[in-house]
Amino acid sequence: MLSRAGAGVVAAGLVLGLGELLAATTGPDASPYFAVGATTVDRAPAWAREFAIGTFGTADKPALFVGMSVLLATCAVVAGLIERPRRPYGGALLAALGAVGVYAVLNRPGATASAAVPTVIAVVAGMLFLQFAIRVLWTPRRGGGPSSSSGIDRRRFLAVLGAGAAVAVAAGAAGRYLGDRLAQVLEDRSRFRVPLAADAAPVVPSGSDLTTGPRAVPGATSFVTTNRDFYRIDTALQVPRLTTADWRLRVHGMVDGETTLTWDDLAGFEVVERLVTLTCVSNEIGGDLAGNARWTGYRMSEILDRVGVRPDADMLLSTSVDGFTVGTPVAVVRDGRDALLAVAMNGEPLPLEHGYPARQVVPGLYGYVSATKWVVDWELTRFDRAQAYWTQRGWAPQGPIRTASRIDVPAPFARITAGPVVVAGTAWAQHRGIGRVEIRVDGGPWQETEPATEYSADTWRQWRWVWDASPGEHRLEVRAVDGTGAVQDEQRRPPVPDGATGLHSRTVTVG
Ligand SMILES: Nc1nc2c(c(=O)[nH]1)N[C@H]1C(S)=C(S)[C@@H](COP(=O)(O)O)O[C@H]1N2
Ligand SMILES: [Mo]
Repeated sequence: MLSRAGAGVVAAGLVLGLGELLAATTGPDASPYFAVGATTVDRAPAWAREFAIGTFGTADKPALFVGMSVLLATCAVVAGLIERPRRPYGGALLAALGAVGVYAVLNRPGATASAAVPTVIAVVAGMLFLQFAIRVLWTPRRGGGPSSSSGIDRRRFLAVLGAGAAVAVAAGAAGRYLGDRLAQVLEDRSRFRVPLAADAAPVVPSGSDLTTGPRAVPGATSFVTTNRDFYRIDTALQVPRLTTADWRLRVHGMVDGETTLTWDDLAGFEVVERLVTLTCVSNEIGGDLAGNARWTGYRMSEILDRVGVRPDADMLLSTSVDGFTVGTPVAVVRDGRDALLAVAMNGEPLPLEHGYPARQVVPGLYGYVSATKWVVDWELTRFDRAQAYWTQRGWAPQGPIRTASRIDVPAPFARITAGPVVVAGTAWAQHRGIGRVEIRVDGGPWQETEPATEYSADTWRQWRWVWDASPGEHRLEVRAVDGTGAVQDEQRRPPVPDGATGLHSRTVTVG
């Protein structure tokens, strides 16, 4: 009796604990326990609410949770008692409770379907645990012989129960901690006001964007990438959760005077806004690990000037709050380009995954040597003394972005009819700019495409070309020439150690 009740309680505990932990990764409103509580409060009839307040006063919410817990514990005991090997009646009861949780979670303001995932996974885990524990309880002790066949393997059962309880408690505690933290950061972010730029980004001329205007090309890449569509690359298993109040930037090493900036100190620097295209060194030829956004922030060089960098320091070693490191040449940061300590992306505070509350953006360098997200520490040092995260793992210490071009239209495997066909794509060579883009068909002569209006040397540039397509299979290849006149490297090389080279091609069938 008691054993089965215990199995039920631990199974329910697992549902709650795992529910909290998984919810902490999705959003504060995905916790089944708290969603049920909140929904009860919202939906309670007036008399019940008055009764609760009249009886418990300001303790009405704790009272609600105590009430819920008692109800849940009762259900858990019952679930344990009715569970049978191969007949998971108790599991069905857990599933029914889970359905209530899913209902509550999905009815929280702004909830999406994904909010149900933590509850569903947690309930399934609880059901599996309950079935497993009950089977252990039902299995006669191994090697016990006929005389002890009524005995069960109590030790094994208690070990299973203990392990389940430990996981439940640990998951619940971790979930509560992370969930609180996430709620705080989201609250901090919702209060964040993007600073007004004293030096604003020029508006994007319609001629720079192939997705708008009368000459729009269906399927082309948008000139500005939305925060939602922006690629994300980092080593963080769990997105760091840092509030502006907790944020500090410690600047130390080969400087005249070590300084630690707080969030409020940033107000002492000029606010700059720029469009910059970021690219990942891991991007394969034709890949989409590149995005263009409008960044608002402060000039990294202005911060360095304030601190005073010693002349022999050639590396800015930046570290994120979760310990990731990046080595950026000091000379690049200070050569006049718009290297930013960015706090906003496309007019919004940085999304958590993109570095809230502050990250670096350096035009012309791959992300792994420039774009530290959740940055909290700057050490001025030297390339012959320090190595950053990816350099320790075989990637080059220096990572200027290589000239690249990509065909976006027609899409792979698109059906094309003979006659004029619009071919379009994008090309980038950040900080050198794109001079022209050329295309060739079936290895023929290179032909010049029509480039979109250049926005700046630090952003990608789109291009289009009208092809008089004849029936059959054809191979289109693209190459770019950068602003200095250098032609894109055509030799095929993998991304390691300093960026892929080679031409993007697309084979199409014209019907
Ligand atoms: N803290 C931290 N910052 C980081 C990374 C990381 O792993 N951790 N990855 C870098 C790499 S390799 C790239 S390409 C860019 C990607 O930035 P995004 O995710 O905002 O597109 O972030 C850079 N900044
Ligand atoms: Mo990257």
